[in-house]
Amino acid sequence: MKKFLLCTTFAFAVLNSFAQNNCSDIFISEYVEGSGNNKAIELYNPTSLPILLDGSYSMGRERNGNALPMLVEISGIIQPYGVRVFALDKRDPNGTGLEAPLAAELLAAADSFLTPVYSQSYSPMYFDGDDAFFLVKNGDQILDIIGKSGEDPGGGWWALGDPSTRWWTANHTIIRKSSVLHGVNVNPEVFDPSLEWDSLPSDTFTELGEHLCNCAPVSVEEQVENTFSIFPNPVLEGAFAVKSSRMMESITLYSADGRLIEQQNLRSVTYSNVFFPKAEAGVYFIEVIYTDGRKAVQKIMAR
Ligand SMILES: [Ca+2]
Ligand SMILES: [Ca+2]
Ligand SMILES: [Ca+2]
Repeated sequence: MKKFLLCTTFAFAVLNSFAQNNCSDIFISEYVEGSGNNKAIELYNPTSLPILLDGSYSMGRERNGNALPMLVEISGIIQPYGVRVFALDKRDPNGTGLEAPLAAELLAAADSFLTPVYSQSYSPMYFDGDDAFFLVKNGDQILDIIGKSGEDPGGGWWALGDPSTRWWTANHTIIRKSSVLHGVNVNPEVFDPSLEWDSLPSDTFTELGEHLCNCAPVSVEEQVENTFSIFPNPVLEGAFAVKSSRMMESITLYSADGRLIEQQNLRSVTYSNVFFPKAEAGVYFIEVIYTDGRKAVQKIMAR
């Protein structure tokens, strides 16, 4: 644990670095610093469980390299391998100049709006490219940093050695690479945005609302809502029927500890009878694979 911010003032945080395991906590999956007030942060949950933000998570910028992060508490739930989009709160359709509303597409993509009123000493969401941005847990634990705390790069940070790509963090949308499995929790010696981010043009909002990450098991995308029903359930005398709204290719029965009990290959049917007369009483899992390759699983009881 290393403390690197020593100033304590009301509204400013003293932040600490902790080691982070892969796919263990929320990180920033997208950063939008566009024209006008078009500013947004997308957070990603790389775990298999929902995460409640309320009371534990906050985020915000430091101003022009002053190493004094201003944090705003955030709320909501992020589903497993899902995201939540937080935008600067400028929604007045009649607003002009510094109060101009966000682009309609960004308004539509945002789940939450933050910090409607600007003040220089407290303006967590008013990043404009040269402000390091922090995601923080429990008030002081750094989960992620964009940029380098204590540095004002002048305009924005850019890919090292390539001045023609200047200002990745200003007037761009940047997206975390799918190979990134946790946030940056130690202030970097040098911030090179090209190492963990892909860059898109200013006012790109089309990528908000989802994130591709290698933390997500492939099967998550294959899983579909439970689109089949079993009856009777509990199963009586080792016989039951499976009915589906989709064409089924196979039905597989597993024991509660994962042993394959019975498999039936089907021919694009929506209804099938299954028999397993030797079944002992207990819990089993039925996996249905559909003709489009997707699958669904349900639990059944045998008596
Ligand atoms: Ca700034
Ligand atoms: Ca801008
Ligand atoms: Ca995204």
